[in-house]
Amino acid sequence: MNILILTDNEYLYKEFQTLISSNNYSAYNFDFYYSYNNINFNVQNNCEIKPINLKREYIEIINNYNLVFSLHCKQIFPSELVDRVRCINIHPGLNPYNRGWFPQVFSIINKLPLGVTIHEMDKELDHGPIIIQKEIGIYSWETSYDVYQRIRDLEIKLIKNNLIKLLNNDYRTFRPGFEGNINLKKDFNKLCKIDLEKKVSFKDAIDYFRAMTFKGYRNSYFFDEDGRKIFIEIRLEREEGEDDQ
Ligand code: 0FX
Repeated sequence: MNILILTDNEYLYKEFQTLISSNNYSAYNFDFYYSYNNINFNVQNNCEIKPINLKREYIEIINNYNLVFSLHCKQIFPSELVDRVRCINIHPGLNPYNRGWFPQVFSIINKLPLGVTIHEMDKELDHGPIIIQKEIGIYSWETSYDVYQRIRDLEIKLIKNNLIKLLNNDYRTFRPGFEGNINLKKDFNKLCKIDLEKKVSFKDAIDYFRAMTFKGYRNSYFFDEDGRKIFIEIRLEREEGEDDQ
């Protein structure tokens, strides 16, 4: 059985490589690709991962693979590909809430549920029959970065616990009863610029800043009176108490 893994996420790529290096998966052939336009993907010399342009090369995929996994692949899958080959998406959100980009950012802001969804793909974004889904709560002291670490751990756990079933098409699916909402990269970019005149409650302001705080990225900003661009992030610290551990 030939399986294609498409990923633009180095962490998930490495975790998946480690997982399939065990004997349980010796009967399966896995090939790895990342998006041709992902200039940030850090390919080590000894890595067996190559760039691919899905729009141009999807016919070869249809001809050569029995199953495709998207582990955070940033390209849109052509509809012919999802119609002709079983394609499974690992999504860091709880479909159909906040489908699309950076679900935890939007869930902190719009207070919609969050989790991880593994689903068969159709031609719409983060849509299609759900195979496995788990919700996680968001604590009041967490930033986007904190929540994302827990989402990523959950993604890896769900893949580990279910990979054989996913490979063998040994599962049942269900469809959510509504379409939900979608956020795109441009929606996130729009969020980054702070309107200094906007009136909001402290609760919404704190939620906004923690949603935009992610180690390694400068997200929210405003322009001061001299036109200088000023970036903001927030630090939340929970008082230590009896319910720790
Ligand atoms: O790989 P990934 O975690 O996932 C993203 C989408 O959120 C996901 O829904 C889609 N299926 C997948 C293909 O792409 O994205 P990332 O590694 O670019 O970003 C991870 C987190 O980092 C993100 O949730 C929020 C944070 N981040 C990222 C960027 C690029 C920021 O806070 N600011 C940024 O500018």
